[in-house]
Amino acid sequence: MADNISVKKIRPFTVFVEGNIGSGKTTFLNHFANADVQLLSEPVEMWRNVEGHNLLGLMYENPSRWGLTFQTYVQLTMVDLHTRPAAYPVKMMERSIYSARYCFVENLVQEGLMPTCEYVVLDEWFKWITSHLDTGGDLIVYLRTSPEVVFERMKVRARKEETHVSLQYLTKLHELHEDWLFNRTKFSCPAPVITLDANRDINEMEEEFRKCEPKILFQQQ
Ligand code: DGT
Repeated sequence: MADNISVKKIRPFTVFVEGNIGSGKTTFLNHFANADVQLLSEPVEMWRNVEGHNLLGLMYENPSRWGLTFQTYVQLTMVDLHTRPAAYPVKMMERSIYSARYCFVENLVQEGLMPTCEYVVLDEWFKWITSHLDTGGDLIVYLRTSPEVVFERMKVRARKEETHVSLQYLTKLHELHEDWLFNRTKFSCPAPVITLDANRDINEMEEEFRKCEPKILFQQQ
């Protein structure tokens, strides 16, 4: 009878994998594919096809027209990932509602691509969501790169929507990640941060990834 009183929702140990576009977040997640970890990739495919609309493409084509639409949808898909139950004791997410807000939305505003009234509405939603729902994390893995390195990787990857993404844009996003996660001069960090040098090539990165395993799989300090 007391069952539903004693049932307490306990969040799994939750890791956010953060870093610039092309910093290797997907590769980091894949490293844990055979471990007892619930892996939640960023829903880029959903952003590319919302009932036939490519919101990611629209945002890149005309950010001042579609920025709010895109960020609203990103925020919704992030809430879905944050609140999704995990079948494993560890849950690992590619990005979070926090990087969407502190890096991407912030960039749109600072570049004059989003009017203050739109920003305020998004921010009100962000504050409501993060104070009423469990969007918390226990660890952030920051894949730290230089903008030049990710610019080269992005060109090789050649994602259609990113054709016109400039080094300047990646530099701006880099600075916003740095302010948030490395210098900690702006915005609070929702969890302790481990920083990895993600400029190194993929074989060397595997070694870096292995060093994180005890912290992630066994929550060792
Ligand atoms: P990876 O595995 O580190 O190479 O990661 P990516 O580049 O596949 O994933 P990510 O999250 O850095 O970016 C995927 C695309 O979506 C990229 O063009 C940037 C864009 N994007 C992701 N989140 C946001 C957001 O909140 N706002 C805006 N404007 N763009 C975003």
